[in-house]
Amino acid sequence: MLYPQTNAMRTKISLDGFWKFAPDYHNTGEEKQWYKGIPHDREIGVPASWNEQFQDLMYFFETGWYEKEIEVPKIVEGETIYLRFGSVHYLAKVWVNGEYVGEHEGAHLPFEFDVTNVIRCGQKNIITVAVDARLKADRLPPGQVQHEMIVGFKGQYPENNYDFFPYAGIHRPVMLYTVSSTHIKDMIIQTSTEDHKGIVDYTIFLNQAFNGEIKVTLDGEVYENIVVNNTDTICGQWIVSEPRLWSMEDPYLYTLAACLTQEGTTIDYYELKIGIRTIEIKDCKLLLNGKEIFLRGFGMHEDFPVIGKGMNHAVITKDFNLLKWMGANSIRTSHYPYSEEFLHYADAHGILVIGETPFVGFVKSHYTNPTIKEKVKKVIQEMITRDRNHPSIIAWSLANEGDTFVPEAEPFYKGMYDYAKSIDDTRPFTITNCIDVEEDVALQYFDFISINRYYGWYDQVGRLDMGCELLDKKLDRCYEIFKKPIIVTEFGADAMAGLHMDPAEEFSEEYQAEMVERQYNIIFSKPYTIGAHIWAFADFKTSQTPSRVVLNRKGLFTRERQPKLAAHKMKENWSK
Ligand code: BDP
Repeated sequence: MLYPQTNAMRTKISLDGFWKFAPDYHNTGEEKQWYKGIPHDREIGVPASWNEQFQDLMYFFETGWYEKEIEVPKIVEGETIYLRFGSVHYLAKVWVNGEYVGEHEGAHLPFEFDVTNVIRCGQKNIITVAVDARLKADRLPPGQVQHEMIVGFKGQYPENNYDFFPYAGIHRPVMLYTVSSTHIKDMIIQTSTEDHKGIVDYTIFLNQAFNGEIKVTLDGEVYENIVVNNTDTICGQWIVSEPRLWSMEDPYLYTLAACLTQEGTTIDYYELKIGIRTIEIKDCKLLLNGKEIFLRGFGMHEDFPVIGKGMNHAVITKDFNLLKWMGANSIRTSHYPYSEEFLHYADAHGILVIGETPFVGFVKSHYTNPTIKEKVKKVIQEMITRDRNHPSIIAWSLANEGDTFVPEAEPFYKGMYDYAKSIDDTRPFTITNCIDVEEDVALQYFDFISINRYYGWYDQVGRLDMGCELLDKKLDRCYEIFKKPIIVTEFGADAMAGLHMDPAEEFSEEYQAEMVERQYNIIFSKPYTIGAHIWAFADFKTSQTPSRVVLNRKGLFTRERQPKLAAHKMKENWSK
């Protein structure tokens, strides 16, 4: 799916800003035909979660109705018009001028509707969105799963089976964009290298068959100018003789542009930023452009005061600034696909990304549930088709800490791996494990091993020496079992900013600093490890539970992005 852009042939109109809002406490708004006009009692900011914008919405997890009036310029009349949402948490139903245009389930990926026939150009239009945010066991990630809750999450409020706050609302940009009736619908770019040459394989999909000329250029240089007859797909290969390979040090992005013309008239134009690079696992090493790399960085969250999980350019900028300041080179989009804007930034600034699905907190009953299996496929398909052209995405994580010790997990995760690999065979896949690897029935099917370990925190409480010793041993055992490269995708400790203790104890800045540095060094010292991601980048909000002081405090930065002692320590470590 292409990210909308404004150029000579395309217009995009932002619908971000203040929307009317009505909480639908009993989920009966549709019966009451609120799509003909919502009984709003306030205005609310978009994009952002609704929860922190009003006190009475903090724990509101029913349906929230949004409405926006927009005058669509007359000049776009005759164009095809799409209404696009970057992401809505969780299930969105959309009406334009009272007419139903469609719905989308799933909280972290974009969707769009062709609204050409319902939008009135040169007039005012009403866009209405019902956002159903109920926490349910068959939603991704899952709300309360009766009887099977992971121990630490039992009884937490709100009831979800994972460790982050289930923020709700219109989380990412909303826009109308126009294209001509025949237009470029999607592109797939795959890059490789051979004898110091860069190879760019591209496929361009049009929305319908086209007669005319398609011109493809790379950094302005014409590659192909082909006359097509009744064609909706073109493929080609570009050999770049002295490629500037995309890397962390030089994240160079080429501009691949496609232009459709008919009898000398331009019909559509689209520019895509691409990076030429290779990624592979070979002899237990992770290679970027053939060179060994070690992933040092973090698991993160999209989470910030007031906006919750809303996309915000300044927060993204700040986070990348801090990643660079620390000397981190990579992150995992724990525990769901992040915004497109985030990935554009990663491409442009050379931060490597493990893209993760929202499959967190899966238990036995999920593995045998046909509805879940279908939803899982849909999300994988949507995530990979959205993100496959990003050079920054070097690997996929298909799940976080599911119950992978039950026999039902084996066919489930194997099926997931095969399905995902059939869509993208250019990147390695993993799932992250938190149980004893000897009992894990799913990890064996993946290309590399990801483990989350809290030795010296949840286990060996307050005893770092013991925790470190165990980490060392368990890592070796893990390699012995799988003989595949390992990344520790989570390790860390909560620290309350400002709490200092000597000797270091749990929750002090000293304990966290000592733990992450010692454990990082152990992980880094192993010949079979390909990375160490500290949990977490910044403190983040969770459901209420006695083990969290409002936030999960494992951040090396506070929720407001101020460094704790561990951030300074690791900055020093990573600059060596
Ligand atoms: C891991 C989870 C992560 C939690 C973390 C923790 O993957 O979502 O936030 O533990 O307990 O198990 O801090």
